[in-house]
Amino acid sequence: MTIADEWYMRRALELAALGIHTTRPNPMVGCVITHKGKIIGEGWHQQYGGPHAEVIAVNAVVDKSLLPQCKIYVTLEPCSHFGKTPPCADFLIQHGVKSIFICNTDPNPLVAGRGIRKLLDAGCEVHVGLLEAAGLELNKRFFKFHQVKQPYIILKWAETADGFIAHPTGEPLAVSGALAKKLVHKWRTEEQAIMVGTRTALADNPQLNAREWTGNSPVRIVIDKTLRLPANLYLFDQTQPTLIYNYQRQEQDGNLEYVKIEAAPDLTEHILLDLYRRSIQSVLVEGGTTLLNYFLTANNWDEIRILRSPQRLNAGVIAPVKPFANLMQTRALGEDQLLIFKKTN
Ligand code: AOF
Ligand code: ZN
Repeated sequence: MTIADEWYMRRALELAALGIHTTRPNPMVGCVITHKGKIIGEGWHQQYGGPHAEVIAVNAVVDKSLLPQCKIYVTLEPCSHFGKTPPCADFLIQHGVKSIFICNTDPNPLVAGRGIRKLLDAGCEVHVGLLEAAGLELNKRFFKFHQVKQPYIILKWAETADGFIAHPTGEPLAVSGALAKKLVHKWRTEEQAIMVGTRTALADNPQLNAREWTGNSPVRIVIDKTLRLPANLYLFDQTQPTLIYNYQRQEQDGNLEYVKIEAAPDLTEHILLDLYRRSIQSVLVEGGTTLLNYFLTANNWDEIRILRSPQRLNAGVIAPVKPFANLMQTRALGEDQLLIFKKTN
């Protein structure tokens, strides 16, 4: 594999990422086709249920008789199954494609290596693992979902410079500023679900939608074990699908679904299993401390995003203790600082 192969795959990854708001629960996939070092076709999976990246890229090639001499760069193993669309591996073989580069094998049990097998059996040269880490990062939610059978968990909180996330009395506190807020709304469009605990729902009456960014609002999830939250909270306004995990009631009421779970110490496990069954691939956990600590104690998390403001509170609700983790990113957001950590493997 050459440096040029990397460039083309980078381009395919860039294209794939354009699908962030529209492909889930399908992965983001991009495809680039080159002939004698020149890109002659590009495509990405644009819409859940719509054509796959390879089909769009091949259809973009004007002179299809060139395809047997082309190199195809696809960020994910071409599929082998009849889903909403026919198998991409067969499609590529039918077009006489001979040389294929792939970042990652597809963890979906319907594919799981069968696409590569088909291509090899048809005599294609298949190079697997080009920019593998970038491919895994791009579809981290999809990979976690299929490999661990749980959604990808992002824990998020905003803390003061002296480590508090709320006033001692529970009165509302704006910890971080306007830029941080906008970014959080962007994050809300990127995840399939968003979760808060009872006290946060009560104290902040959050809307949990994406008002400051374009894109879908996530499914709302609240834990309300004894159903003590009042019906006039935004959470219950029926504007978005909302799951209420509790110990008492199992019922659908329009967009609200009350999901009864057993009282158990491993609460998060039960909830995550239920979310897996609902094909929810990612959850942004927005607080409060009790809920964040549930996930931290159970070691059930993938990423931690902390917004740290310069203000000092001197007293209040103490921020969760961040476990040892890899610092992936730091960024200034006006006065605030963003820190992103990932679990160490
Ligand atoms: C590819 N190229 O662009 C994508 C793939 O229901 P379907 O037919 O859309 O199939 C969805 C599954 O296909 C998805 O879970 C994943 O395994 C694979 N996605 N494969 O060759 C693509 N999006
Ligand atoms: Zn496909």
